[in-house]
Amino acid sequence: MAETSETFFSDSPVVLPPGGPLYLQLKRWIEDAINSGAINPGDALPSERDLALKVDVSRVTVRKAVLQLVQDGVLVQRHGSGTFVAPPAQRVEQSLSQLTSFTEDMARRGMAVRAEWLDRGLYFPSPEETIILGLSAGDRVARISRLRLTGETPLAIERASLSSDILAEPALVGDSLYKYLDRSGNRPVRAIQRIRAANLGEDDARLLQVPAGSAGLNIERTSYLASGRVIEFTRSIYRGDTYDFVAELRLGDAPANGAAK
Ligand code: 16G
Repeated sequence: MAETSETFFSDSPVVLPPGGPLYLQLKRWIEDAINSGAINPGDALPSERDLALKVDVSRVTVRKAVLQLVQDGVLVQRHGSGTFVAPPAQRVEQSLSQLTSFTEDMARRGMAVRAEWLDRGLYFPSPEETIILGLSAGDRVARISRLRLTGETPLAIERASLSSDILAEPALVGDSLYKYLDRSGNRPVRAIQRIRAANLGEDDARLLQVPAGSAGLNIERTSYLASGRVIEFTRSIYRGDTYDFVAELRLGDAPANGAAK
């Protein structure tokens, strides 16, 4: 166990913040210890039995508090080695002037990415998908929804819709949608992206392993082929604490050489 947490858990008297059920008091006590820096990312928690003895609560209470903190992304559990304070999320920058894919963005930083599939299949399109993708009556829409992670850290949830004549078999998309589109000659060349601040709802927060209500970014990307046809409409939710979108700005039509005095 790292020294700070060892000292904290062995030396500090336990004064649980009052109010609510015992497991929530214990949860808040651990959160306060993390927020005040008394225990740090990477520090190990004592075993369930030791913590129950120290705090003088039942092991069931400890288990409940720890489980919630794991679900909130505050603690991580590693099989066989114990429970640790979660590492701070690494921030990632995405340029707003390059039409890149998630996989390419991460590869450029040497970060390994993976996806957990939430859904993929062909559906009857919503009116919004019909309009944006320019679908005709009777057309189907291919939907793929993924949780995008680097290592164990979830960064974003992406829900993409494409016309079924572009993506007839959503199950064939491997690690990268853009790689798949590239292979079939349908890689987008232009996109419009709209970014909005949002507070994460419970379901999305659970997937992204952050507390419900945390700051997030809602992003809609509509991508086009060179022909002007819309190829992809993707709604993404990015964790606010992990992603920076960076735009390069250049002087526009203003007179050069400091002409304006
Ligand atoms: C990016 C795009 C998303 C696209 C995905 C393809 C944003 C906000 N979204 O994440 O629209 O579908 O890349 O990535 O940047 P992939 O090729 O790794 O599947």
